[in-house]
Amino acid sequence: MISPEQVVEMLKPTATAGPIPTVIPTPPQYQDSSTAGHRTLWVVFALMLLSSGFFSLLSWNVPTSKRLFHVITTLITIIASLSYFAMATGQASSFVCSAAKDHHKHVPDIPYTECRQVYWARYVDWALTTPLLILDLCFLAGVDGAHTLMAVIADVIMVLSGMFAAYGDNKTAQHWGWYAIGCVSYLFVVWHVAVHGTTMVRAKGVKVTRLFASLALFTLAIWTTYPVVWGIAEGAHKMSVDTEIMAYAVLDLLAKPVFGIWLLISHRASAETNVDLGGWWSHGFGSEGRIRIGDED
Ligand code: RET
Repeated sequence: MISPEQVVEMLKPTATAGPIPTVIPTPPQYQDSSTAGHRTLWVVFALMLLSSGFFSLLSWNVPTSKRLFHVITTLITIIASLSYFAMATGQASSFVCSAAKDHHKHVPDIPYTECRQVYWARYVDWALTTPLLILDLCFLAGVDGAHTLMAVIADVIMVLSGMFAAYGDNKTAQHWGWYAIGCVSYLFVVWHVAVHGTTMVRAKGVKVTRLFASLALFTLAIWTTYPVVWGIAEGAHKMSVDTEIMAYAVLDLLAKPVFGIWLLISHRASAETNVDLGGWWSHGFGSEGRIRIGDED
């Protein structure tokens, strides 16, 4: 028989019974831009716009036949202004989420989702402007059409690979696989523009050869820093989105306005840098025999 005391004892809460265990999922962690990043985007937008105005002024009074570098260089900064405007106003980015783990020594690793802001406007900008920068260098060195076309295509593949890598799953080959494809494409660009260009430019004399050598070296140093920033920021997520914005801002300003000023001022000072694209560039097709008033050529 069970005594009433025993019943009371049985109904008492035991030491092991506690609150019902709950599983609290770790909320996703967001890596996105803040005020510092937005301000930087606005400043670069303004500088790109100013450079576009300055490059247009430089082409004033230059006959159409000698305006090739002006046109290409101005287009580069105009496209960059549009891309920076989109980013500064909060457009043209999306979040890429991936699985991550918090590592602990004495307790099991805690899984969580990490979402990072990726600005796709950059890739649209680079896909349009890097081929134009390549055209500037190829025209300056007198690189033939075949090598120029190969360089442009390799360059577009490089930029698209970077975009696929940024949007790829970082736990699979999508992320670093595409990055590797982008790096190989970049080597092709360097081969066609820098290596082949250095041979071709010799035919244009010492002045152009020196200018091309310095511009190509400057470009090589800056362009090579892009995949390094990408690897640390979008690749390994070891750099904040604001720092990434600032790093790309410095690189973009060097690669576009500074490169453009250097090229256009040197071009103005030396007639050997002129490029003859034939009649189509200045007069269009089928214009033979037309009398042109006020055209220097
Ligand atoms: C990516 C990632 C994939 C591998 C490589 C890259 C290189 C990018 C470069 C960008 C240059 C941009 C310029 C912009 C001017 O405003 C796409 C980052 C190699 C070289 C010059």
